[in-house]
Amino acid sequence: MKLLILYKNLRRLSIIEIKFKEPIYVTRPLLPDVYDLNSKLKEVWESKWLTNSGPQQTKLELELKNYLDVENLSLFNNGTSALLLGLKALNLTGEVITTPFTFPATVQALDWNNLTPVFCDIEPTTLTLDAAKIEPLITEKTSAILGVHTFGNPCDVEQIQLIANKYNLKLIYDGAHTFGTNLNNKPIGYYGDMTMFSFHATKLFNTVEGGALTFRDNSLVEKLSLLKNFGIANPEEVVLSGLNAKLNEIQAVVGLEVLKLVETERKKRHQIKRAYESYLKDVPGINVLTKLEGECSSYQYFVIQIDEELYGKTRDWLHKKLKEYNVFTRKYFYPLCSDFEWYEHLESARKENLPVAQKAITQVLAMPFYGELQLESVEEICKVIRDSI
Ligand code: T4K
Repeated sequence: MKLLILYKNLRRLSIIEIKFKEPIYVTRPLLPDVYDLNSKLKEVWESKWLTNSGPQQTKLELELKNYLDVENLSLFNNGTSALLLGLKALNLTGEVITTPFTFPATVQALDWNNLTPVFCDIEPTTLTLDAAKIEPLITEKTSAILGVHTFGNPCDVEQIQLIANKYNLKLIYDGAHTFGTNLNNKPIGYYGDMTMFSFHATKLFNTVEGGALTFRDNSLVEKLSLLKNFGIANPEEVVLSGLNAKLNEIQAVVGLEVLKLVETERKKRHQIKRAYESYLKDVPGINVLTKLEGECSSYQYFVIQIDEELYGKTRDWLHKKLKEYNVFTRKYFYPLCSDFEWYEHLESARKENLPVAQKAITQVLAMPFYGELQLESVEEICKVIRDSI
């Protein structure tokens, strides 16, 4: 008995010894030097122009157009309102085919437009919309397809575009995770009618909160700027039912400073990704989901999938185990959107129609991934994963 207590105490002690002193989160925001930021903020203070299409916002819009290599870009106060108003600007009606494996914002943007999501299963390699399963879901009520470039893995954009063309559907992408990604030598915003980007604090590029739409149709420039400003055309005319969804001057200044740091951050994340991959490569049952590199990668998340049969432990077990070491991984995107109570009545939300997505939510784990994460910490985290088999 005494021996057992001694063993348990020793074990607890060794865990505490190697436990990280500071919590390690799934991500940390990319932050500019506070003194650099301060001097830029001073300009805003002196101008006394804080929001409603100020000069900093215009400057950021131009710089982002350039960085994302797109013709049209409109800034918003967050990615969700960007998507919500983007869908509205496209005059969609009825049903929209989308993925259940996403952050709630994707489908909530449909809800706010009185659009019914039709959930389509995902394909197992990228966990994005399965193009082969879209067509049977199209009805006369379908007005669009809304794909998500999940964890920065682009959808099968060419195949989905062919379907959209065939049935005359709008094609919108939630590109919240794909800042700066190129695909087939084209910027990700080139694909579809419209792409939403999120600039939340947890994103590679952030404006604290913020977002943008990039889009093909030039006529949407005016419409979107009206929609994000209550539909006010001039002090005496309100022409659309809009929202207050403007990015303010302080957010814009943060964005302008953060943008200068993005390339270096991408390089650091590239090293971290490489380190994870080398430490995890021989671990049975651990599959790296975000494999893309260089220009093709947004370096937004580093995500693994745990195959319980091969690894011998479940994803939830590993998630909990890492917490004991002060490492806070995330089970994105659990729960599945199709399992939300308010979609219970939808045929497409039935679990048996979404087998790949139902499995994915039990296997996926987003690992700590940000430039400041030390390579030694990556090694320690991977050691916990390896030693747990
Ligand atoms: N579509 C997709 C596919 C999305 O993933 C998202 C957002 C959207 C649409 C909507 O875009 P936005 O409207 O948000 O622009 C976070 C973000 O809040 C959310 O933007 C993001 N996706 C989602 C995947 O992640 P949570 O609930 O996981 O955030 P939270 O607060 O738990 O933060 C995660 C970790 O980040 C923390 O454990 C620590 C670290 N953190 C977080 C914040 C806010 C910091 O170190 N500092 C911070 O200020 O949703």
